[in-house]
Parts: sequence; C-alpha cells; structure tokens
Amino acid sequence: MPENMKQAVVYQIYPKSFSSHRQQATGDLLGVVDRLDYLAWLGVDYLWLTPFYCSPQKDNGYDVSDYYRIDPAYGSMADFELLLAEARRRGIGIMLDIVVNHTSTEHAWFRQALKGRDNFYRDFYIWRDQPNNWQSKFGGSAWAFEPESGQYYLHLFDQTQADLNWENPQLRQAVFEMMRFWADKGVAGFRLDVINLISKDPAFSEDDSDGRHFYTDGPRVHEYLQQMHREVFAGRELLTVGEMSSTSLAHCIDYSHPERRELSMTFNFHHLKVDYPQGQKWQLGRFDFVGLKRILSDWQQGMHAGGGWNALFWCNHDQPRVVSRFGDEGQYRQASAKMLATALHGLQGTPYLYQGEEIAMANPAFQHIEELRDVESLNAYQQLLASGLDRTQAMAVIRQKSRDNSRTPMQWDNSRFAGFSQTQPWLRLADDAGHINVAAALADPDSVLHHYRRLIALRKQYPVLADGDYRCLTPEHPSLWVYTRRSAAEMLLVISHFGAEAQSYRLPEGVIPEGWQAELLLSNYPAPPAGWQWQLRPWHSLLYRFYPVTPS
Ligand code: TEU
Repeated sequence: MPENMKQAVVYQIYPKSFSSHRQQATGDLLGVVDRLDYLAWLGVDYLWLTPFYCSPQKDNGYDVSDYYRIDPAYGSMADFELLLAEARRRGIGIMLDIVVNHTSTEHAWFRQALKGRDNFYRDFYIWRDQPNNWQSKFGGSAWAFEPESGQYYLHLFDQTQADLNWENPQLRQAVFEMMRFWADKGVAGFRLDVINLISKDPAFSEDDSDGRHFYTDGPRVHEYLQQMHREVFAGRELLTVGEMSSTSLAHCIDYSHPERRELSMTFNFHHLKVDYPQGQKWQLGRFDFVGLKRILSDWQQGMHAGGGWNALFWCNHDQPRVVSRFGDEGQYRQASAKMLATALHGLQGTPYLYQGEEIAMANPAFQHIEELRDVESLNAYQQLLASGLDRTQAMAVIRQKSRDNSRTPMQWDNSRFAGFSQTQPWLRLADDAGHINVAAALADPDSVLHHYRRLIALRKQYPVLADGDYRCLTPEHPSLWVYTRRSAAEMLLVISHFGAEAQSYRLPEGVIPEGWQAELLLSNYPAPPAGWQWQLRPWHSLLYRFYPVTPS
C-alpha cells in the first residue's frame, strides 16, 4: 500500500466523456494527457480511469473483450504509455479499472467456451442446465440460454457480460497474470469492479429476493482477494480499491484491514440509497437526510474502530450528480456544492472526486428517452412503462435516476461543444455548459473549483484529516450535520447546513477542549462573527480547526 494513501485524493475520469484530443464524438487517452496540467494544479494524486480496453461497449467498457488491448476508440498502447509517463512526471499515479467479475461475451475465452462442454475455457464461466431465480442487476433473469450446448450461463449484469467462474484456479491465474501485465507497465493502482460478487454460492441457492445473498461477499471472496494480493500486489506500491455492491461494514473491515492483505480500501453504496424509497432505485422520492448521516456516521466509526479504510465519494459514473441530488442545482448551486464538498472531504478515508463534480456539474435534465445511451436506463424505462407508468412519468424517473446524468461530456469552456470536442459528442451536453465550465471556474477565485483545490491541499496539511476519530453532534437534526474529527493534537469541526431556510446553531459546552485556539479554515460565506453560535445561511458550510495553545 502506498505511504501517501491517507493523504491522497483520487480523481475519477470517464474517458469517453472527458476530453477528445482527436476531436471526435468520444473522448480518448490523449485527451486526458491534454488535461494533466489542470489535474496537477487541482492537486489530485491519482487518476482512476474507467475501462478503455477493447470492448463492444454494450456497458461502456465494463464489457471487456480483450484485457490486454486498448480500444482503438481511446487510442493506442503508445498513448497509454505517454499518459503514464506524463502523469508520473507531475506526481500523479494512474489507476486502472479491473473488471473481472465478468467478461464480454465477445471475449476470446467466452468464444472458446461456446465451442463445447469439454473446451478448456468452458469452465471459465458459470453454466447450469436449469436457471434459478437470480435476477440481473440490469433487469430480467440473470441466466441466458445458449442453444448450441443447451445450457444457461450466468450474467449478473447485461446478457453480454458473462460471469467468470472464480472457483477455477486456472481462471484466477489468468486474471492475476493480466493484472501483473499492467502493474509491470507502471500503473499505480487498481479499482476492482464489483469485486465482492466474484464468489458465488456453489449450490446456487434461492430465496424470495433477487439472489444477492448468494453471491454478495460470497463464501470464498476473502480467500480470492488474499490470493490476488500475494500474486499481484505483494512487493508493489499499489493503491487498490474494491467496489463493493450491497456489502456490510464487517466485510469491508476485512477487505481493507492492512493485516489481512486484501485491498487498500472499499467503496460501498449504502449512503447513496437514501433516496431509494423502500429500497427501490427506480422510484422518485425525497432523500432521507437523517438516514444519510446515520449511515455515514456508522461507517466512519465502524471502519475507524475496526482498522479498515473508507473510500469517500458522492459521485461516480453510475450516480446522478450530487448537487442535483443532495444540494440545490438552482439558486444555491455554488453554495450547496461547496457545502457538500467540505462535508465529504472532512471525513476519514480517501476522497474520490468525479470529473465535473469540482465545477458543480448538475444532472442535464434529459427530456426524451432518445437522448439516453445507458443500457441500464434504457431497460429501466421499458420496465417502468410495463409496470403501468406513462411516458412522461417514466421519463421523470429516468431524468432523476439515470447513470447518464453523470456521463454527459466534461464542460471545459464556453465553446460550441464545451471544449470537449469539435464534433457533436456521443451523449448530449448539459445546457448550462456556457457558464458552468472549467475556464470560468478557474477565472473565479470564489468558485467551487477553487474550494475543492483548497480542500485537497488541507488534507495534505493537517494530519487530523487522516487520523482523527469522528463524532456526530447532530444525528437527529433535520437539516444540520455537525461533526468533529479529533486526534491528540488537533480537532476539526465541520458544520454543514443541508437547506436554504435560516437556521441557528449553538455548539454544546465541552466540545472544544479547554484552552484550545480556533481558526476558520474554510467556508462558503464570509467569516461569521467570532463565537460559538451561528446564524447559518442557505447551504452554509464551516470548517474550523482547533489546536492547543503552546505555552510561550
Ligand atoms: O457497477 C456496479 C453496480 O452494481 C452499480 O453501481 C450499478 O451501476 C448500479 O447498481 C445499477 O443500479 C459497476 C460499474 O461501475 C458499472 O458501470 C458497471 O455497469 C457494472 O459494474 C458492471 O460492470
């Protein structure tokens, strides 16, 4: 694990939508190279790039057909090597996205597997004579019939994403060999796609749910990750983060505890399900703010006590934009985006920031289903219609929930295609690109972008951000999230107001250690008058640091 892990900030790039050097409809690797100076200025330590391997792009690259080759749409291996070298020159490491729960059905292994039941690669995948009731995360049965052999193969995601059989030791070796290939090239880390789904219940049991209990954090997953650690990570300085679907705190402690030699840290999604009414993603609902605080607080305290390490995030390429979701994308867009940034970056863990979040990009308000590209959203739309909603109602859900909300092209400047390309992009731009863009944000010292840059710098300056323990002072408050981070030598106080109404707050007695001094490190409004009672403004955010007065 790299030494800087606890001070590091990771920036996530969705290359298809980041920047097109070749001025095409989709972004490319040289486009990332073009933007490295900007990313270095921002101060991020790692770039996680979502998959750019050869792929039929049914799930935008999460359907890999060749792990060793770069999809020509993104460039060449020489482009990738240039990116590695240019990033390294700026002190930035490149993290690759490893998708090994499944491959594309166009992968050579799957094509071989189709040749017959006795083919060597047949057992790289999961075949059954009869399907069980497990459901695909993208809708419908998780089993697809293959007529040649008369068997079904498992696909927890799209039909063209066949699940790999990790029980097979030769499959595991093939995966580790591939990961070593990239590690040897000099990548600085890996993000492991849905890695907690790789070990399935060998009996393929059923219950009355969608089957997730029989493959989530499955029976051999820790064993497999420990093997991956021995075979790939050991002796290398790699930052590794596992994407954990529907996981538990206890498992995440185990995945990320350094002594267990599995991963550096984990993503979980519990805090992003607070706007799923009754657990249903494809339903509209207000978000449960008290629930959000409870979940984040439980994970802060639980990971700290258990010796695990959190990856912190509001946004990624699968989630709607956070300012539209938990903030105010209208009048208080700048204030609420800054508040959300501070609230997250004050926590213990490694913050991840997703392209465009740093300029407060919002959901683009899709109007027509024809504007969308994402396979999950298109399936969901059909299912919503089938469930009885009319087109307008179905579209209202898609507009709020779709993964394409975060996949619109990055907004660099106010030119015709926002500096992303000189050609019509593959997914439409948000209408606000004329004023919400990097060029405008760079020019405004008071912008959300500058606020993020300060937060990233603070993490490197104050050890308490990495080490301090966490305590929530307002667990039940309907709009305030106030927490402290405390180490022996320092304390932080983070006050976040999730709302536009006037709100006052008074700090309880005894929170500030006797005789300690305070400084206001960051706020989204001019400094309030001194004192421990505040009249908070819309979406107000305050970050204070306390420290003992050194006797002179
Ligand atoms: O996502 C895993 C995952 O389960 C989700 O976040 C998913 O997009 C969501 O739950 C659907 O409701 C990862 C990737 O991040 C995603 O882009 C891929 O589509 C998916 O794995 C399959 O590889």
